Amino acid sequence: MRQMAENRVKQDLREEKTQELEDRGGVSAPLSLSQHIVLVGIRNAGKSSLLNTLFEKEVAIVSSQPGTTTDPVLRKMELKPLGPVAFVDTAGVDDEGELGKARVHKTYQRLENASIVLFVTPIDQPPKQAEKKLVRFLKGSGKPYLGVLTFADRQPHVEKLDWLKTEGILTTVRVDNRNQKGGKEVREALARLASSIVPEPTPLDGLVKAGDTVLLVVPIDSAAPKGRLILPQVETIRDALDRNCSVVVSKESELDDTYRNLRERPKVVITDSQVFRKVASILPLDQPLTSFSILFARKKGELDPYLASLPILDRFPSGGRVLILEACSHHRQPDDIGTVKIPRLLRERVHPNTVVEHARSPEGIDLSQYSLIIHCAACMLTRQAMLARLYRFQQLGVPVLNYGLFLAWANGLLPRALEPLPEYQISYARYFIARSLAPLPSV
Ligand SMILES: Nc1nc2c(ncn2[C@@H]2O[C@H](COP(=O)(O)OP(=O)(O)OP(=O)(O)O)[C@@H](O)[C@H]2O)c(=O)[nH]1
Ligand code: SF4
Ligand SMILES: [Mg+2]
Repeated sequence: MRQMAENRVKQDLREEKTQELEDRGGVSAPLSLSQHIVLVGIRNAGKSSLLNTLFEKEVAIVSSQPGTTTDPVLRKMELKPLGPVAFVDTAGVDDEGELGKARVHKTYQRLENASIVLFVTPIDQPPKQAEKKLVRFLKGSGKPYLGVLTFADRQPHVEKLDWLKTEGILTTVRVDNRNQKGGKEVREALARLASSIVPEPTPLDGLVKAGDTVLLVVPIDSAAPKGRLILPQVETIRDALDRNCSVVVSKESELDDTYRNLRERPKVVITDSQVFRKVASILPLDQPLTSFSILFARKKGELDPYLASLPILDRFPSGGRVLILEACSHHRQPDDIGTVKIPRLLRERVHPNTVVEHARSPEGIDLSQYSLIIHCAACMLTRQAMLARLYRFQQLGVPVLNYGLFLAWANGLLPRALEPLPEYQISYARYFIARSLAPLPSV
C-alpha cells in the first residue's frame, strides 16, 4: 500500500511538472498567477480526502496509513471570485524520523507560497502538539486561514472544540469526507476570504490609461526562448490590452525607426534591463522609460526594501559575498545575466574583490554570511512567496536588490527607471542625498 501510495505521489509530481510546462506554454493560468491554497494538518487528518471532496473526484491518494502523502501534490481549479487557484496537498506536520522531518520542512516551505491556508484537523481527536505549533505559525504569518474540521461524521472531541475556541479559530467548516459532505461549504468560505487577499498589482498599474500607447523593447538574442515571448513580456502585453491601450513591440535594433515612426509619443517605454543603456541612449531624455524587471519587482513584492538596500553598493566591504538568487532553473547562456553580466558589473562598479555565489532557493543556506543578495525578477514565484523571502532577508538584516534595479544602478540609469513610478522617488531621493553627503570609501 505504502509503495503504491509513493508511486502515486511520484506520478503526481510528474503531473505537477507537466502542469508547469503547460503553464509556461500558456495553456492554462501560470502557477505564479494562481492563488495557492495550501492544505495542512497532521497525518491522517483527511487532507488528501478533503482535496477529493473539493474536486468531487479522486485526485489524490487516500489511505489509513499515516504519511501517505510524502511530497506536495498540486491541483488547479477556477474558483470565483478568486480566479485560478492551485490547491496544494502536503505531508503531515507531525511526520517523524529523518525523512519525516524533511517532509515537514517542505510543508512549511509550501506555506510561504500560500495565499490562503486550510488548516485541516480531525474534529474527533484532541489537539496534537504539532497542530499547536502549526497554529502559532499561522497566526504569526498573518495569512488568512480557515479551520476545516474533518471526520464530521463522528462525535466531536470536546478538547478539540475548546482548543479551537481558545485559539480564536472561529471560522470553521465541518467536513465529512467519508460521505463527501462539506466541499461546497469550504469553497464558499474560500470565496468569502477572497477580499482578505491583497491583490497582486498588474505590471502597468498607475502607469497608463485607456487610449495610451505603450512601447515594449524586447531583444531577440541567443538568450530569448525559441518562437515565443517570456512571461513578463506576455503579461505586460495582456495588461495593456486589458486597459485598452495600444501596444507596440520592437527589438532594440529597430527601436530608432519604430520610435520615429510613431504618430504619438508612448506614455511609457518598457525595456528588457539588459539593453537599458542602449534604449536610454536612443530615446529623448524626457521619454518616460522603465524596465520589465523593475515593474515585476513591484508586482512580485515591494520596491522599498530594494531601494533601502542601495547604500551597500557604495560601502561594499572588500571580499564581501554576494548571493545571486534565481527562482527557476532556466538554460544558462554564454553571456548569462546572473552568472556572467552581473558578477562582471559587481567587480567593475562595486568592488573588485567581490565574491559571487549562486543559488536557486534560499533554503538551507546561511544567508547572514552575505553582504548582499541580488534576486531575479521572480516571474515564476507568487507574490506571497517573494514577500516571504523579502521579509526573511529583512529580518536577517541582509540587503537585497533585484536584477533590474541593480542593472539600472550600475548603468547610472536608476533615477530615470524610477521616474514613471513617482511613489518610489522619495525613497530614491533619500539614498541620493545620503550618498552625496557621505564620503565614499576608495575601492
Ligand atoms: N470517517 C471518516 N474518515 C475519513 C475522513 N477523512 C478522511 N478519512 C479517512 O482517514 C484516513 C486518512 O485520510 P487521508 O485523506 O489519507 O489523510 P491525510 O491527511 O492526507 O494523511 P497523510 O497523507 O498521511 O498526511 C483515510 O482512511 C480516510 O478514508 C472523514 O471525514 N470521515
Ligand atoms: S530566473 Fe527568475 S526572472 Fe528568470 S525566468 Fe526564472 S523566475 Fe523568472
Ligand atoms: Mg495525504
